[in-house]
Amino acid sequence: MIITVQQHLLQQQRNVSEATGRFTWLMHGITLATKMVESKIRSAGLTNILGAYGETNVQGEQQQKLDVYANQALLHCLGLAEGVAALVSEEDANPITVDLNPDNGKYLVVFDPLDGSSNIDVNVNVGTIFSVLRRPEGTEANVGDVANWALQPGYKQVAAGYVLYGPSTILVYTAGNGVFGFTLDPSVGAFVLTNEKMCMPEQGPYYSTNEGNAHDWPEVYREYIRRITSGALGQPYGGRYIGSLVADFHRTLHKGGVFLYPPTKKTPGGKLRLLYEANPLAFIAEQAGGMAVTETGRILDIEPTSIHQRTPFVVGSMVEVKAFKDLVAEMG
Ligand code: AHM
Ligand code: MG
Repeated sequence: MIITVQQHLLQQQRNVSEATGRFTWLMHGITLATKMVESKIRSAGLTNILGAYGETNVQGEQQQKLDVYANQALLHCLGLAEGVAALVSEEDANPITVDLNPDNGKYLVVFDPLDGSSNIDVNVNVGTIFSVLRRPEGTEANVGDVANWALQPGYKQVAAGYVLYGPSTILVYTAGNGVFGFTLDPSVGAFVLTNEKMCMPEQGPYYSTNEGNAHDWPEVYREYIRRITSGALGQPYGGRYIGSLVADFHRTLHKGGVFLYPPTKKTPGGKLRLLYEANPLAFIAEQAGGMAVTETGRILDIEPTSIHQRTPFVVGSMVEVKAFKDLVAEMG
């Protein structure tokens, strides 16, 4: 018999004495919104939903029509969910407040509604990434503080996950008790448990990065790729890069290896966003036995200073990420 994501959450919550069901409602908001997005994506070439929306977002990037749709779907579905205090989206400069009453608004949901959307016009995989944070204790219904509430290091995440819109639509999430994968069964209309306690291999066959930027990377990243490609880690590596973070990460989770997005001259702080790209994927990687770091340490230990801040990102199997850390130590 199938187990849907909702049933799975209810089973997990039975072991948590203080569980009120709010978290399950919140996850319901995410699964509903991502099913709406998936349905739009499936018919994207047939309807007039591809292409630019005509605006730039808070990051100064061209918004695609599907970015706007995915953001609206998440804001709508999570806006109606029990227990949500506020929502922080890649597409919005400021948090959207939902219910600041401290008796109900317990969670903050931080998300990238449609990651990799510049790939969508050529029918390449895209994804949704989310992170759930607890609203800090003792915070009152003060609108001015909401952005600060989300400035929590990644190790404090309550849950994190992503949906990959690929040949199948897959939801992967962790609430700190292992990583679980669900596949959308279109005939049932539900995400069904397909991967229990997912584990990243200790070492993998692939490295994944945009090597077109290599001339612009700090030397330690160039040397790292030289080592990977020269067999210094004891095996040959193949290169794989989709340019869609969720898809590149999902492959790394299953097959092992390393994904990295180093700093460049254009984006000296890294390109990927800490709160809704690096942190959720780092949480999943660690829960699956992998690691996620920058030159300065563990991703999940970074104290954020702004909601849209960026970070360099090295994530993957134990062997490859440890080799990066050792190299950083060696090169000073
Ligand atoms: P986005 O949030 O604007 O879609 O940008 C993030 C994407 C990631 O999916 C991907 O890892 C990266 O940008 C690719 O960047 P590049 O094209 O520079 O290799
Ligand atoms: Mg993104």
